[in-house]
Amino acid sequence: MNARIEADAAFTDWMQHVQAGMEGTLDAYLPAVTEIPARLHQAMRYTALDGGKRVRPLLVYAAGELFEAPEELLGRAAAAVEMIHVYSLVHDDMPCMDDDALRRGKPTVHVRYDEPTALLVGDALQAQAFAVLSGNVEEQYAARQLKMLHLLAQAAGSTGMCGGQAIDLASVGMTLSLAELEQMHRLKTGALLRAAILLGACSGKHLTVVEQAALEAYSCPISLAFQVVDDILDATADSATLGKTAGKDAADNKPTYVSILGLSESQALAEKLRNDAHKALEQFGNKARRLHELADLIVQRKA
Ligand code: GRG
Repeated sequence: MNARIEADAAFTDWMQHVQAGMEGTLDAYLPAVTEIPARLHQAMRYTALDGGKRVRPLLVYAAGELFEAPEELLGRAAAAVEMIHVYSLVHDDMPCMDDDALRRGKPTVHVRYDEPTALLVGDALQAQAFAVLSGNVEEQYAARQLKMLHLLAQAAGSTGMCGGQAIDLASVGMTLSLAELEQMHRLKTGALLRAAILLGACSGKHLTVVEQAALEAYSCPISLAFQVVDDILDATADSATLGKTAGKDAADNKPTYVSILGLSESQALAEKLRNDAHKALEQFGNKARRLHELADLIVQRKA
């Protein structure tokens, strides 16, 4: 019991350390407001700094620990993945997509600034992500960086996150099967979470085919669990606060795990996925403890 409490405290400390460190890393890798055009840089900083759970950077660092990755590469990888994530949120919130007014407790970029600025903030963050990831570190790391660039580009593009978003937009008002819903989330949210894990691993010493397969076997269930829990939180938050039985996606006529499976089956699915994630890490032993703890966090989170 005591050992478990100590482990939890150590995990919380580690998590807060990574989250606080990310603030400084992003600050360093985002263009300064003193650079022209100041307003665009201000808007990029407004949306990327001081907010979010930083789940993807946490995954980068947790996977990096397994492969003795150097801090410099991990920081670049974590910042790049978070910049892609933030860009996707800025675009997703725009009137042509989800049309949301609030994100991370603040007015969305198109509300706080304007729509053209929101478009450019997303575009510029995406470009900045690749600039940061390809930044000059040391010649000995060039091959790792090239692999990481390729992984991130694939995760962000039309066969990854953008493709998932396209399927999501096309699914409004449609009845999706569970397999189709899974395929959509595997691309929309899963591709970037998988990339975070693999970028962390690739930052370190050589990753074997077997190790990569194990990390992929971990990334699949945690990605789906992330989405299942998101749907559960969405549904239960709305039912508590608005007296509805379904959340925003369902209200927007989008299929969700809760709308297809119901609440208790969705909760059971999240538990099953958490167990699958733990099982996938068996070969790494205690070295993968942060990844185990992040799987638990993803399923147990309340926001
Ligand atoms: C616009 C190209 C493009 C893609 C958008 C990921 C995505 C694709 C849209 C986000 C929409 C959304 C709310 C999806 C649900 C799951 C999700 C990715 C939630 C937000 O991620 P968190 O919870 O957010 O990690 P924070 O703010 O903590 O970083």
